[in-house]
Amino acid sequence: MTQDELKQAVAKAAVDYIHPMLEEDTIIGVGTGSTANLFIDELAKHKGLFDGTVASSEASAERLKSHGIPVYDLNSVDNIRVYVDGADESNDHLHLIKGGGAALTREKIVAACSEEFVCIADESKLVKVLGDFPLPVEIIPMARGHVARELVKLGGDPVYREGVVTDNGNHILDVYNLEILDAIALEKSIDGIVGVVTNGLFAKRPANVLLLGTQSGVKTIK
Ligand code: ABF
Repeated sequence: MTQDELKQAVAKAAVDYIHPMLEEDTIIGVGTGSTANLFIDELAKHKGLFDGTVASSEASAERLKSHGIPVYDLNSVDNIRVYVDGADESNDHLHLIKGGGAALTREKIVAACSEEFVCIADESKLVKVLGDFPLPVEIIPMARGHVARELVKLGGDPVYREGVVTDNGNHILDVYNLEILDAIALEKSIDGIVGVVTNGLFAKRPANVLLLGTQSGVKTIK
């Protein structure tokens, strides 16, 4: 199977996984990226069975609306039953690196508000040690130099993502050459740098379930 076919398989598996949760008042959190897009397209086949969604990006909101699926503002919903999103890397603890698509802040907020976080990914995303994928950090633009210097002190090599402005009007530094052995500690340390909005480590609040597309089928890792 190609990588796209593996992503398609996990998108379908995610809809099967959440299907028992779909009731008339169910709100689903929906992530961002190519795997999440395939999930949106699968979810659309069941759009009458649940209330609506909260999206982690403007792009996903547009795709959901194009299918006729309601998209709510996060502040207007009480509870998100489940959040489904992709990742750039996951380790065995379901600690993730996210943010390759620059939507990390809204993704982390929606994840924090959700009862359950289902991560969907093809097998290339599962790693022993996080950090081969450069860690995205969303920053307040005027703090770029300060945050970059602090990230160097933590052992990384930050690179400004040219030309990218997040949905929140901020910038991204991608941090290379981190070997992330304690993801929770590093997530906290980077959060503590003044000028950082969010970092792409999802370890304090990891995924609850990883649906991993492999050549031998979709594996459920908890
Ligand atoms: C988002 O999409 C991210 O946080 C991650 O950066 C990315 C994964 O993209 P894809 O599914 O296209 O590989 O969920």
